[in-house]
Amino acid sequence: MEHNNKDVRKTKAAAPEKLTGIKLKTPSVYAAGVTGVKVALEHVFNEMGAIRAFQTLAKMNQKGGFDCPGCAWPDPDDKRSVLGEYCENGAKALAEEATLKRVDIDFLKQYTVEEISTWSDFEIGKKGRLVHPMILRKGQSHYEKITWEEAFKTIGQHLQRLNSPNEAIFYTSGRSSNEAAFLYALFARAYGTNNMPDCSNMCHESSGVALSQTLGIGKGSVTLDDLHKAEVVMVIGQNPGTNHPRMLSALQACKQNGGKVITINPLSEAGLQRFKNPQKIKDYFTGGTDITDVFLQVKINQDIALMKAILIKLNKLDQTEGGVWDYDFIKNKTEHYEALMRDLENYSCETLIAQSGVSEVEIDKAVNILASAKRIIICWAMGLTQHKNGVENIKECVNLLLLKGSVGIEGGGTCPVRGHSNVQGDRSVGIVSKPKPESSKAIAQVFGFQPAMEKGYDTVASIQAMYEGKAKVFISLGGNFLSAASDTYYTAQALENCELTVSISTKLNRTHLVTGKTALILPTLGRSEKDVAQGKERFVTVENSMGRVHTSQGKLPPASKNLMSEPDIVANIATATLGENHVVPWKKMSNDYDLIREKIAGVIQGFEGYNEKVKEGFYLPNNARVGDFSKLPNGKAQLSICKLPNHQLKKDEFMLMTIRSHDQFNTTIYGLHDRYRGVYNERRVVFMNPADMDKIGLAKLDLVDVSSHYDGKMRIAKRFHVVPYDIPSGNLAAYFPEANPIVPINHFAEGSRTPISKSVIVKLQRSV
Ligand SMILES: Nc1nc2c(c(=O)[nH]1)N[C@H]1C(S)=C(S)[C@@H](COP(=O)(O)OP(=O)(O)OC[C@H]3O[C@@H](n4cnc5c(=O)[nH]c(N)nc54)[C@H](O)[C@@H]3O)O[C@H]1N2
Ligand SMILES: Nc1nc2c(c(=O)[nH]1)N[C@H]1C(S)=C(S)[C@@H](COP(=O)(O)OP(=O)(O)OC[C@H]3O[C@@H](n4cnc5c(=O)[nH]c(N)nc54)[C@H](O)[C@@H]3O)O[C@H]1N2
Ligand code: SF4
Ligand SMILES: [Mo]
Repeated sequence: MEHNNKDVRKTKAAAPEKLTGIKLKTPSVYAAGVTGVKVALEHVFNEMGAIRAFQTLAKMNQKGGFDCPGCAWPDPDDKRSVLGEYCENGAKALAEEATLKRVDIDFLKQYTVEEISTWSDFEIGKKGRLVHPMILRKGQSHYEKITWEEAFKTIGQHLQRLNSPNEAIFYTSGRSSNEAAFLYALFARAYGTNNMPDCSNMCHESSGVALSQTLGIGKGSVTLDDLHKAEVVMVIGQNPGTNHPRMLSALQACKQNGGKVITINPLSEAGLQRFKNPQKIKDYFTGGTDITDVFLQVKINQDIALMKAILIKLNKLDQTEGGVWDYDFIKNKTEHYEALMRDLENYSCETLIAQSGVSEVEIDKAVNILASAKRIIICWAMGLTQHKNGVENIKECVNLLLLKGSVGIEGGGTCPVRGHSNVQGDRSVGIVSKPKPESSKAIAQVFGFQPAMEKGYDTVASIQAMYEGKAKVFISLGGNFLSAASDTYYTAQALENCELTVSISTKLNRTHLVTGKTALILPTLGRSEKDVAQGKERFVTVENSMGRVHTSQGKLPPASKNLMSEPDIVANIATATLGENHVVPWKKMSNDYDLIREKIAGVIQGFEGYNEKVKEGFYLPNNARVGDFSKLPNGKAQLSICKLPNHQLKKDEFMLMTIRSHDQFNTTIYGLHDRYRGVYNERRVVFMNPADMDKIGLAKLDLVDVSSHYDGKMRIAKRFHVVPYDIPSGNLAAYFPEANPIVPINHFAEGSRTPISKSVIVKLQRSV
């Protein structure tokens, strides 16, 4: 049965607009503590049983064990806590993957795709693990079980049939191992395309672009140890208490060593106020550690205004009292200092401060701390990257670090905090839509074929290409493309225009429900599961947010005998498409991960001796970490002149950011509570300043529709409860992915093309 009714398609594509019974409590001022431990354990016990849970958690993030499937925060290089190296959200991530529930043949027979799509993302995720390959045949209402052979044959036939390899798209989400990602990218390039969008395009792409241009490497420069030694850590546009919980332990260590923390955020997030370390018995009895020394409550996307005010004030102090800037460093290691200083003269400090929305008294406190400090680290995440000026946000932060001489020293530098546990590794081993000539040359040498050279589609371009019918086959290695991407209904149409959509997944998600004419789901092993071939248990390798590569070996029996590892799936797709006699020994490589790693070592710089070095773990080379800028223009780090954002909001418009609750991992919804923000049992909420609510006559829990108006098109998401909250006037916040239908496809960061998920101009109207 095919559905052409527009409204039906609408509910199918986005989370349904049904409400779940909201309760509000006072937001929390501290993170973790006893409640954190309790909630974490409830999740794992419910999903995987108590004994199994304890045995498995004991192996997570430990040497010889498996890497947490949550975020990319690093583990200590040597000493690991006996109380466990994981947090509440790591435990939830494990529970989600190691659940005992299953999506099997009975489930497939019971529900139509249409029916499943009326459930919330929370309900869909809770159905359990995918256990066999399945197909949604053209025009059918149910998925059916099929064999792996038929699945691979179907993919091979579709790919062979395309007019050009550039009609296929190969998406990657950041949970795949280095081995899977390398093989997948190699396959795309052997097949003939660089259409390799990945979740990074929606995430830290702005960081990669800004850091490559200014410091010569698209990754951060610090290690965990540096954070412990920093005099000042600035946490800007990031909510570590929820999204990188163990970062709070590092901030706690920094504070205990005498360091200071400056936080810049429109919201006063719980973990950044106070932290009770669940790994420290003492913290159970004391109040924990106050994390933030100075909180600058900036308006959404006014970080450049704020940073410029800070730079101007620091410069003034340098001129009057001296000793603020590091002139040796500026002279020897950077360029464009004079131009930057001249540009700053164009701004009035008062106007910048007013624009930022922050009080001058608080800014002065931050300036005083920064003035005398040398070892400064700036940490950031999506609050900086997902804006039109995302790249410049980061460049302005780099300006401060360079003027202070804080890059390339112990205890100082850049720290973009990555999202998915191996998103950085996937990029390192070749998931890029703009390949570098040296990697193409190396592939040609090592494998004996000429890889595709032409620039491919990133995420936004992929969606547009599918929408316009220029791309017809969409394959995703993990992720939930539909719900993660912007402009949900447009993206839905794009996927529906395809001939074939394929998801290599662990769990059911909305991308499986809004598909091409034919759709396949290929179930794969999770991180925590044993990966056995020819009787031998295998390990994979991953890279954390700080550039350290290490092993990960699953410990649990797989959710089903019918699962295949990601490298095996990729090798089979490659063989079905390119033939058994292709010049790349696909199956031989997927049989023996050592062989994949040997090839990675041959192709990618920094991985020499991979198989040997990875046993202990190793850091990839990082020029910024050692203060080497020789590859940049004139051999110097680049100071940048950044423009102020220019938002002209009309009287009835607000600036909205889409954020994560404490109970989700991206599009995977663990539960309906956002404990730290005091919101229970509901995700359809919009956080609003109480004075703004008064102004337009809205009361607590009123229901509103949120709409955006870009390029002459209205986009709307309906039925959100208004929640009064401590957020700057004129600003709003709602959760991702419920709010994604209003993020316009064609608006993204200049230079990185990351969608503007954190600064969408919207209007509110009462729901009818
Ligand atoms: N538990 C859990 N962990 C996760 C994830 C998850 O969903 N759940 N996702 C993972 C992924 S892929 C990623 S990328 C990271 C995301 O980690 P974060 O970037 O911390 O996640 P967001 O919720 O998007 O929050 C961004 C923060 O930026 C602030 N912010 C928004 N706009 C602005 C702005 O204009 N200026 C400033 N200064 N701040 C702003 C918000 O108030 C919020 O505190 O987390 C990773 N870890
Ligand atoms: N409005 C708005 N949109 C956003 C964001 C935002 O802040 N606001 N954030 C953006 C960011 S930072 C990111 S990173 C993207 C995330 O985009 P994605 O990475 O595409 O989305 P996830 O929700 O992380 O993917 C979850 C799915 O991955 C699959 N999966 C889980 N583990 C595995 C595994 O080990 N192997 C395989 N093969 N599959 C697995 C499961 O089927 C699960 O349903 O979303 C982006 N979208
Ligand atoms: S901080 Fe991130 S990687 Fe570490 S245990 Fe928590 S979720 Fe997992
Ligand atoms: Mo991300």
